[in-house]
Amino acid sequence: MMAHTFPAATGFLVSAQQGGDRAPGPVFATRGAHEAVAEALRTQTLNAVLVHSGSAENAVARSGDTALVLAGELYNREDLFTLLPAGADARTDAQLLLALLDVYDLHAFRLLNGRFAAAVALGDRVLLATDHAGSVPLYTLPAPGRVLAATEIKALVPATAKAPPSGRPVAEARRVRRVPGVHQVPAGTVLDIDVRTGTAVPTRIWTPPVSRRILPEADATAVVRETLARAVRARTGGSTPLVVLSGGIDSSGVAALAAAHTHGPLDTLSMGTDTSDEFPEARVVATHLGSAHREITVPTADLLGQLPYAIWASESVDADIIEYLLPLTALYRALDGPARRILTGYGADIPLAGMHREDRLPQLDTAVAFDMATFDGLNEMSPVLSGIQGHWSTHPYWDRDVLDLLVSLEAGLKRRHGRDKWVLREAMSALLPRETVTRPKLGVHEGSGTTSSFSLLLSDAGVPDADIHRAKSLVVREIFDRVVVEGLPPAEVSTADAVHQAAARLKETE
Ligand code: AMP
Ligand code: PCX
Ligand code: MG
Repeated sequence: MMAHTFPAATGFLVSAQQGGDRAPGPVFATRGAHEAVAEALRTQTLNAVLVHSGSAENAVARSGDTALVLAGELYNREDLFTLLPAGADARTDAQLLLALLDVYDLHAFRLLNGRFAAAVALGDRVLLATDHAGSVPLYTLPAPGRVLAATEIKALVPATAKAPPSGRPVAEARRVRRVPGVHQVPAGTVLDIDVRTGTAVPTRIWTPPVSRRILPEADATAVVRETLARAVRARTGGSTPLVVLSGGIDSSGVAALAAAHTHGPLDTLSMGTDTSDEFPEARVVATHLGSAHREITVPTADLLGQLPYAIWASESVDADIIEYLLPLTALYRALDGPARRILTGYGADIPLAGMHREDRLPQLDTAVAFDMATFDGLNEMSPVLSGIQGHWSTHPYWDRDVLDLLVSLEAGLKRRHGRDKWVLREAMSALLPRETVTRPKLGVHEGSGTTSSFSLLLSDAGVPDADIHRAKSLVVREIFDRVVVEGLPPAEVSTADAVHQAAARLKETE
C-alpha cells in the first residue's frame, strides 16, 4: 500500500437526498481546498463538499448503488486486504471501505482501525460512522427525504436556519447546543438512516474493554512496545513526520518509535510560554534521538487569546478540555510553512490514569473506567485543531489496538513501584534517556501554565474562587455561541468580553 503523507480528505459536508441534487455551501474551520462531488444512485443523490489537499477523488468511492466519502485514514489496511477477494480494487482507503461494505454491510465498521469519519449512501440508506473513538467528529441533521452530515457543526448551521427543526430525533445521540435538530454521531457507533423517513438506528461497533488482563511484567512491557510501535509506524506515512514533543514520557515514546521508522532525522517541536516551559526536558530527548528540533515560545497573554480558536476548531463546550487544548492550539497556529503530518502523545493519560497520583489501585481503575465512559463528545482528539493551520494530526495512544490493550491491563501494571504509567515507561526504557523514563508526570499543563492564567483572568474580573470552574464553563459556552452557532470568525470574538459577561451572569445569580 502506498505511504500517505496526507489523507485524501480531512473533512466533508454531505447531503444525501431523494431525487434532486442541490449542492450545499460549505463552511469549515479546517483549512484546505474544497471539491464538490455528486453521485446519483438509483433513488438518492449523494452531494458532498470535501476538504482536501490535492487528491479529493481518493476520498470518494462508488460502485453500483453505493457511494461513500471518507475523511481521514485507516491504519490496518494490510489486515483488511486479507478479507477481500483476490484482485479487488482497493487502492484507496475509500475503495477499501467500499469493498468491505459489500461483504459485511455496516459490520465493516467493526473491522476498522483508523482516524476517520465516513458517510455512505447505500440503496435507500445513509450510513454515518466515525472511528472507534469518534476522533474525527461527525454531526448529522436527518430529515425525511434528506440527510445532512458534516465533520464540523458550523457546516450544518446554515441548513438549520433555512429549515428549522425538521430534523428527526436520533436515539442515543447527543444534541448540539443551540443548533436545533443537529446530533453528534456517537463514538464507536454506526447510524443507519432511512433517507425516506430520516429515522436513524444506531449499531455499536466498538466499546472500551471493561475487563482487565493479567500479564507478567515482561510480557506486558513487550506487548505495549510492539503494539505502540505498530501504531506509530502506521501513522508515520511516506515523509518525515513532526512529533509535538513536550518532553514527557508520552510524546517522547512516540518520538522514539517514530525516529526508528523514519529515514533521516525526525522533526520535533516544543512549545513553551514566557512564564514556563519544558524546553530542557524536551531537548534531552531531541538530542538523544538526533531529531531536527524546534522551540516555539508563545507569550502567556496570547495563550488565552487562543480560546476562540480552540473552541472554533474543537467545537467542544467542555471547559477542562478546552483548557487542555489551549497550548496545542497555540502551537499549531504558530506552526507556519507547509502542511505537516503531526504525531502527538495525546490521550496516553486516559487509559493509563496518568493523572492519578497515589498508589491505591481501586481509585486508579475507577478513573480509567470513568474516563473511558465519558470521552465521547469532548472532541479533544479532533483533527480540526491542527486542521485550522492545514496540518493533519494523529494520536498513536488512541489507536484502536493500543487503546484496547492499555485500557485492559490490570491497574497494578499502570501504577507500580511508586511510578505512574509504569508499563509505558518500562516499555520505552531502552529507547529513551533514563531521566525521561523516570521523570514524574507534571500536572495537566503545569508544563505550559495555562490553568493558572485562565483562572487568573476570571479572578481579575471579580469571580470568587469557588465559582471559577462554573465561570470557565460560561465563558466557553459564550464563545461557542459566537464562533460555532453564529459563525463569527474567531479573530472577531473577544475573550475579554466573554469573561466580563460570565462574571456579570454569575453576579446576577448570586
Ligand atoms: P499532555 O497530556 O500534556 O502530555 O499533552 C498531550 C500531548 O500534546 C503531548 O503528549 C504532546 O504530544 C503535545 N503537547 C502538549 N504540550 C506540548 C508542548 N508544550 N510542546 C509540545 N507538545 C506538546
Ligand atoms: N491530557 C490527557 C487527556 C485529558 C483528559 N481527557 C479525558 N479525561 N477525556 C492526555 O493527554 O491523555 C492532558 C492534557 O493531560 C491532555
Ligand atoms: Mg500526556
